[in-house]
Amino acid sequence: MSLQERLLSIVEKKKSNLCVAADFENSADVLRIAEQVGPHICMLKTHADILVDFSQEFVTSLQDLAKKHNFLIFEDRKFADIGKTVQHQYSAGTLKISSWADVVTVNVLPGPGVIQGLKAALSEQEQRSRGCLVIAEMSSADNLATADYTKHAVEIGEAAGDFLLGFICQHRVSQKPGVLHFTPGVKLQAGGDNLGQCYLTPEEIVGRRGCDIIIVGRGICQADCPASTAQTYQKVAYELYQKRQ
Ligand code: S5P
Repeated sequence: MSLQERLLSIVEKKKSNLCVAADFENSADVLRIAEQVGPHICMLKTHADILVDFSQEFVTSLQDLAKKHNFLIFEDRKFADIGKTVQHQYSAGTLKISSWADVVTVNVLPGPGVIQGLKAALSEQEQRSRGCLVIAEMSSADNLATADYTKHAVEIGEAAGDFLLGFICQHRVSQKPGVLHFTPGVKLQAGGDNLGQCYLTPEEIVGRRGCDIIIVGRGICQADCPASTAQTYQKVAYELYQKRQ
């Protein structure tokens, strides 16, 4: 089963096109949220470089939770260097991301070599079970992803074959069959934060703009009850997703 098929089967089985962004400094908080929201998500997104106590034990516990609740692990590393550097950043260092993350994000500003660098870190077998999301658009105010940049990013992503799981975007950007659209900057109420983040609603993102997977961080992680809030996002987003199928 390809990674795309794996994700889509989770989406269908769990009736969830929700990815929760667990942006915490302590691994215990990431694991706590993963346990709370696990039944309601198709993916859990991490920023492992935020953690003050990253460890192999954390990775093992996260993988156990991913198995228990059936979700993919998505490390939002946003690789953005020459291929050779990215190859090492992906597989080596203290994080050894390629050993535990099913999915990673990549900025294609350096050109196609950045994706070749990711692939070079993996065996052929590993390449079939891992994938990347190319950042085509961002949710932050005044970002530099112009329509022209987005067009080229989509071309580079589409050329990556099965290693491309989809795009991080604010609209549907690719017509290629099987390519998925992942959108951060989502809250039940539109708005923003004080550092440029812009939020749109699931109705806008999934209903009107045709994106597939919503990525929600603070809207769920800072709620009084993350589990029931995740369930609300799950229900709203999946109904909108299903209406489109
Ligand atoms: O354009 C983007 C791309 C990403 S991956 N805008 C984003 O906000 N993200 C990530 O999504 C960001 O790094 C964070 O982890 C998450 C949004 O978190 P929230 O708390 O604002 O929902």
